Order: sequence, then C-alpha cells, then structure tokens
Amino acid sequence: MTSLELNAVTGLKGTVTIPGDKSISHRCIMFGSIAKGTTEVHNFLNGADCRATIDCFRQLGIRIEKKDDVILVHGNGLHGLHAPKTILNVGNSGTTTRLISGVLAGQPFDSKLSGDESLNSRPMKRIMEPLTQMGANITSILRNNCAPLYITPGELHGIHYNSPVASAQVKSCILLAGLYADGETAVTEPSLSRNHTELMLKEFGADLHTSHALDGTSATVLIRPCKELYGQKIIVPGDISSAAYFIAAGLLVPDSEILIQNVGINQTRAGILKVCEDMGGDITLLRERTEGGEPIADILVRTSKLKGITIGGDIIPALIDEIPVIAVMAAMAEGTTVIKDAAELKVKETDRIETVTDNLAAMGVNVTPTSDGMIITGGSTLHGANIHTLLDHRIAMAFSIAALVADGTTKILDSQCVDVSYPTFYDTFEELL
Ligand code: SPQ
Repeated sequence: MTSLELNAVTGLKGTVTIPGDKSISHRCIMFGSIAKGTTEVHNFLNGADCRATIDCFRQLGIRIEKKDDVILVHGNGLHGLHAPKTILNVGNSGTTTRLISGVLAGQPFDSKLSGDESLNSRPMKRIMEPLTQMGANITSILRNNCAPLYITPGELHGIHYNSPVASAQVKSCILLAGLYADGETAVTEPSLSRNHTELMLKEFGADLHTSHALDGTSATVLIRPCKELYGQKIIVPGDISSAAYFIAAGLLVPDSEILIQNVGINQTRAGILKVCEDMGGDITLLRERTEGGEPIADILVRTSKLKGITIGGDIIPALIDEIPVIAVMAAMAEGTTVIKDAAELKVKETDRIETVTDNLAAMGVNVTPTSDGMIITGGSTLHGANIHTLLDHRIAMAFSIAALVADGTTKILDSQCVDVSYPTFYDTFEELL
C-alpha cells in the first residue's frame, strides 16, 4: 500500500494526452473475442480493470496479444468461446462483471466469476433479473445478489426490459445476451446512458437500433440475433473521465492553461463539459473531429472563477463518474452546488456520496450528503487532510486535484488504486509542473 503527499501549486501549463477510454477498451476486448477474425485495438487502456477483461477472455480460450502498442484480439466467432478451467477473476471491475455475464449466459458451458471485496459487494440483481427473464441460469453463490456468480447453460429468449436505472452496464449485459437469444431483445432505460455498446456493436455487424421517446424521457435499444460479428480496427479515444481531473486542475489552480489532447466527447459522456460551462469555466473545444464513430476534440482549459449550480436529471448518467471531481470544483466555487438524482453513486467502487462528502468535510468544506447526492457550500479555503480513498480510483484522483488548491499537505492514502483506470495519472501530472 502506498500513500502520496501533495501540496498546493500554481501555474499548471502544458499539453497532456489522456490514455484510452476505459469503457471502450473493455468493449474492444469483449466484442473482438466473440467476433470472427482479428480486432486491432490502438490506444487501449492498460489499466487494471481492462487487464481483468483480457485475462477473463484468455481464460475463455481467446488469443489476445500485444504487438508494439497495439492489442490484437483473435476472435473465435459468436460460438467460439471455451469453458474456463478456473473461476474468472473480474478484479475491481463492474463493467467486466456485468457485460461478461451477458455473454456467459448464452454459452453451452458453466462458468463462475468473482472479484475483489468492493466488486463482490456491488449489486448484481440488476443483471440477474433481466437475464433470468430471458431464460438464463445465473445465481449469486452467497445468495446475497452479489458476485461470486454462477452461470450455467440456458435457452435465451428475446424480452423487452424496462430498466429501472439508466445503466450502460445493465443495458450492455442484456444486449450481449440478446445476441444469443431466439428473437428480438429490447431495453428501455429512463434516460440514455453511455452508448458505446450500441455504436460499437453496429460497427462489428450487429443488427441494432436505438429509438428515443418523443418526449425525450427514455431511450430504447433493440437487437436481433445475427450469425456473426466481424473483427474491426479501433482507435480508442482518450477517456473524458480521466481528462476530467485535468479539466478541474486547469480551472482551479491559479494561473493555469492546459491543452488536453484527443478526448472522446461522445454526448452520453460529456456532461462535465456542460457543467463546467454552467459554472463559468473557461473551456474551449479545438479540432473537433470524428474517429471510428466517436466524436473527439482537444480541450483547452484556463483558470476560472467558478460559481455553484444545481446538477440533476437526465445529465447525471453523462457525468456519473465525474461527480467526485465536480464536487471538488463545487467546493472551490462561489455559492452553493446541489447534486441530485445521483443515487447510483452509492453502488460504485465505494459509496461515492459517502466517500466524497467525508473527504470534503475532512478538508474543511461545508457539505451535506443527501439520499441522492450532496449539497456543497463553496468558497471556503480547503485544508490539507488525510484522504481515505478506500481503494476507489476516482476518489484518489479527485482529491489529488483538491490537494493542489488546499493549504498544508494532503495525504492520499492507497494512491496506487489509480491503476484501475489511469496507471500513469501522477506522471501526467508531473508533466504540468
Ligand atoms: O466498471 P466500473 O467498476 O463500474 O467503473 C465505473 C468507474 O468509475 O470507472 C463505475 F464505478 O464506471 C462505469 C460507469 O459508472 C463504467 C460503465 C461502462 O463502461 O459501461 C458504466 C457506468 O456504470 P453504470 O452502472 O451506470 O452502467
């Protein structure tokens, strides 16, 4: 276990390039594994979560190799996976767990999967319920609706599932199982969650359509079984969730100007850009372009005086992972920020309502947790403190940014957990000092 001590800085200047998107990197391995032919992945995120996905598919008989900076996934087709010899280790990764369960539900062999303590306490009923409705056999081994999970062969049928939560993991799990069903499968979610699965599965050759309710309140994705998916070449855009820390640093640290290159700005992910704009942040998108179906831009950020705002409703799924660092920005903003409709924060790597508000309070911020978010009174001085990350990578990174504008020393406990999504986070940081 490592901890890191950080102090206030001024004048962050320079250009940084953000590593590949975690959500897209996972999906490259998964979809490539069940496609025919080779999938070539450029700018793959070499974080612990994505490495767990590679390990799981290797155990399912897929040859995955690294050649120079490119990952090659030698897919075996929709029906080409083999029974794993041991329990699949999904580590800390909710995405691996929930998406792979959709694939495994359609296989003619038994499988078990399990993760670390945090992962094994996250809710899996949200996927067990729809998969069971489809005819899958999936059980929670400890009967607590969490992993470890045990999946045995079942005949899958198409269903129309009305998801109570806007969750890309639930949606993707059902769509992947839908590839193995005997008819159409549809998922409706209350508001649109990140849509990488839909965009990418289409590129791989799936028969898939998205429609939006006329009043804009919900989105439905429909998938029909197909004979095969086909390997693709994918250039993974930089992860906006990782860029978020440097956006916040650029806005908060006095006398800063940071150019963040190659960031994916897919609308279902880019809620933080709207929030920064509403808070009065000086942010400019440069060189906007599209690569492999995903919009990308360079983001120029300059130090700004921020004001508190209310954040809630349909934008929440588009910034759910950025809320820890948005909360840090709110603590430095003038006025009150209300974050609501974000109860999903409670079921992430930690209960992020609790970990964010506890650590902000430790730094001297006037903050109140609520049942679905938090209320932050901004504008006071942050004080250095011991930050209890509880091994949550997003808490470690968000509070590393808080440390840069706090008086005194801030100690990030278990800072090594950034390896989950951004192993080179502190190196990128150094580039700007
Ligand atoms: O994979 P994991 O552990 O769930 O990671 C997190 C994160 O902060 O990196 C959430 F804790 O991101 C999720 C995200 O919150 C990644 C994801 C995806 O790739 O589909 C979707 C979101 O989760 P959900 O539950 O809203 O679908």
